[in-house]
Amino acid sequence: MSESVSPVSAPTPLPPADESPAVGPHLRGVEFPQTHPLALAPVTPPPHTVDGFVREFLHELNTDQGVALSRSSINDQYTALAHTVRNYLTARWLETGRKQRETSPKSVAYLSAEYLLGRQLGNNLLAADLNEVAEKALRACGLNLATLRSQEVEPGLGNGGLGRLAACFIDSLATMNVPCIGYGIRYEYGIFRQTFVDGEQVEQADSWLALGNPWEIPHPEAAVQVNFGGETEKYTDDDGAERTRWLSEWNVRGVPYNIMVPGYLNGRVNTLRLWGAQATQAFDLTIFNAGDYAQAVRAQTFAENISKVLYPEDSTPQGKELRLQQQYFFVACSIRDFIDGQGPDFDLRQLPERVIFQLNDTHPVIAVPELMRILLDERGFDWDEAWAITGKCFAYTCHTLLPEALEVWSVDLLGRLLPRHLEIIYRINNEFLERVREAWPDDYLRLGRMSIIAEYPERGVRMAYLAAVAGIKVNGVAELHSQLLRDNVLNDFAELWPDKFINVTNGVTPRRFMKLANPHLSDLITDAIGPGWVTDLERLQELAPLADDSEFREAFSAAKLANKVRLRDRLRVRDGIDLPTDAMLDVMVKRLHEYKRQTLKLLHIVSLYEQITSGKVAAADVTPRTFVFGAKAAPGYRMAKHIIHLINAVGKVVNEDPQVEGRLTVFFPANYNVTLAERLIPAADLSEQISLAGMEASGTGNMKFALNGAVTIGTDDGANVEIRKLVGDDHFFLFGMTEPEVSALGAKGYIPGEYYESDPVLKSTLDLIASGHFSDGDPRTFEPVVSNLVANDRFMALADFSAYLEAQKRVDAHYADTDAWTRSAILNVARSGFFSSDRSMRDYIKRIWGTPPVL
Ligand code: NBG
Repeated sequence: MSESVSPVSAPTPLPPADESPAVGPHLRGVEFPQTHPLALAPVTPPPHTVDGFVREFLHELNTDQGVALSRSSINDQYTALAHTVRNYLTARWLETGRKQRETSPKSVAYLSAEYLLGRQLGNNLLAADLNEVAEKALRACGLNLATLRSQEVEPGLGNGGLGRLAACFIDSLATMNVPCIGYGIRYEYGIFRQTFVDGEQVEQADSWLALGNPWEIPHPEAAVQVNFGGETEKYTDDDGAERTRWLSEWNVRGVPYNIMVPGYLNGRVNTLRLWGAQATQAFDLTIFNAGDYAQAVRAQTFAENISKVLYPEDSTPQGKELRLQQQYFFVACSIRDFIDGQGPDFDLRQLPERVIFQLNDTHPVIAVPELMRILLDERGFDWDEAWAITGKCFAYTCHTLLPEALEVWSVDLLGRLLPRHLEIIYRINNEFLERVREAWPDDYLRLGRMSIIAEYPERGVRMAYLAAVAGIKVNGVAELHSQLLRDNVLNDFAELWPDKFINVTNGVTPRRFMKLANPHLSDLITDAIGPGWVTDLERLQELAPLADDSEFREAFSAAKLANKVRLRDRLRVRDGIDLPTDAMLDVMVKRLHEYKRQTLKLLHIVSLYEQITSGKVAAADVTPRTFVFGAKAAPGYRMAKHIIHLINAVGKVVNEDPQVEGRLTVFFPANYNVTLAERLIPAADLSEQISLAGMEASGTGNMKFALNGAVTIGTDDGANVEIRKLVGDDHFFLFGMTEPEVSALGAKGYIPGEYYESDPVLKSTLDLIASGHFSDGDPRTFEPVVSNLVANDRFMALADFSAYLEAQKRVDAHYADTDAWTRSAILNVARSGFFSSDRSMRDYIKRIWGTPPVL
């Protein structure tokens, strides 16, 4: 990490005081000799009636919040409401747990450093079928459900697609009755809150827990100890075998916080268990009494920093010690938790029948040597036995192709923080390279290429390679991405183990992103084809014939308009923006990254503006469009921040210029998050998915838009490829180079300046930005963006510019024919059922996990 932290020395354990509360896993499963008959009866939820709900709600308000309704604050009311909903789900949760213990089925343990959950209340009401009851019950108390819903601060425990995918997956598994436990980190501060000051991004801490979190249940008594630092030591055990032990230097406690993950209307509730770090020793009383308060709590601060904040980056590694601590912290807690949960007599040789640990990207890969360490050092297995078990317990999902996003931990750091794990990694590597040598004798280059240990630029552990060696399967997240993984990034490994490399195309949950986010469209669909589509999304196909039904098209357009109005109302309150509802809504929302090419979108907008204001095109000939951006830039990513500034600057000028009034409007509401996505996506007409081909692993926003009836303009990248194949070329605006063309251009030598010089529209567009027109006449403000594009342009925006503009003209022509456009939009919905995360989960189960549902 940047500022060096001196490790805290191992606290000496204090003898337990007599009144120490009992802690630890031994408390689980105690048999009580005598018990009241009520305790033996199944736990029942409160009655599913308005009165039942009112009673439960008031009880929560009075006893838990300790206030009378007449004196309660809105946060009291929200908290009591959340607890009420929780109480309805608890019975099912306990029942799910009981069944699980009884049958011991194989479970999925999803290991993910991020879960971008979104608000919980609406989703849980939906899952428990409580919407109507809650609405009426609250109304009877003089309260409004919508108002209380807006009180919830979303848990932003993820950066973008990867974290949101994890949230969709656990929703699907619960809905499909598949045993799953999600493991992750309870960050005290999630993804930063984005604000704009003079158009520039300013980050604020996301104190999402400030008013409490009614959805989590902490279990401090079940805390797990996690060790760090120190050294290892060899010794001979009683049987004369040589063994190693880890003499760690310091430790922290991981406290589990349980969160319910309810299935949709099926009575199953799985668990998401997030770990919070706590100091093993709160503070040093002697130092405190001597008056050095800062020093007295140093150890505590140090320990608790581990789960303090989410790393605000998702596409480049942060070589930060704290991040490695976070990673090890949560996987060590999780593996220990899972193993302990199997009971004291469990034979670990059977672990692969009980669990598959799915590694969500490289962040949790340190779990592999951790399981080895437990088996070798704590449970006395020999190496081959331990590897036989470990090699069956993990599978790895890769979410990127950008080389800089594949984590490599410096050997130096890893050895300092986790010395025993480094030894184990070395041994795994030695045995693995032996295998490579057998397969390709004398191919020394290949040995170097495949080694888990990189030698340059410094010695480092390539976590993706470790995952590829240990995992039973390695999957990419869309067909093109998986193919590129196999053919390029992990090609040597795919040659060694061709069957290991598979594809599972991403998906999104229709519960949150259709049923909850888009009630207008959902009701229309249910009226047309019945309610079954919510858990069987391929049934949307039944809508296809209705694309030719003018009545249905009208109803569909009415739903779209209603969604625009809903969005306008939200943006008015949220951002003071007045969104036109009669223009094409053209939306680009995703993390800000150069490869995603927000600049290309911006160049399109500026080119339209330039052509109108210079008189080359009549304003009346331009299709009225409202462009909406939503994007956070990683705080340390300078170019991304320049681009945000430029988007805001262009928006300001365009929105105030009477020459383009009623034609072009540009909005960039700050702090795009799941809550805003739920309003924005259903209202969109056009979905912008314009990354450079071969760069976007999959995308999941693209799927959400298509399912909500937006038509896509996109490159042949990520899951766009599959969307286009399914919805058909007539209903998807494809443009730009293909991946092989991108590679060929790169190999030949890409010179962006040539495009600038030869395309007059591009030239005048860039010149206008360079002139200072959007920066009060100061050409220096956006010089870094312009010169980066003209001189470097790593993601080839200029090369795709003219194709993009041409495709946008096709969009305009199609949009002018309302019937044709609506038909395309409906067919996008009807043909995108494949992109349900339920289908992704079925693919994972069939191709990787082999975990049957438990009914
Ligand atoms: C992201 C990709 C997206 C993909 C999501 C989910 C990372 C490292 N990768 O294209 O950029 O949709 O993962 O798979 O966040």
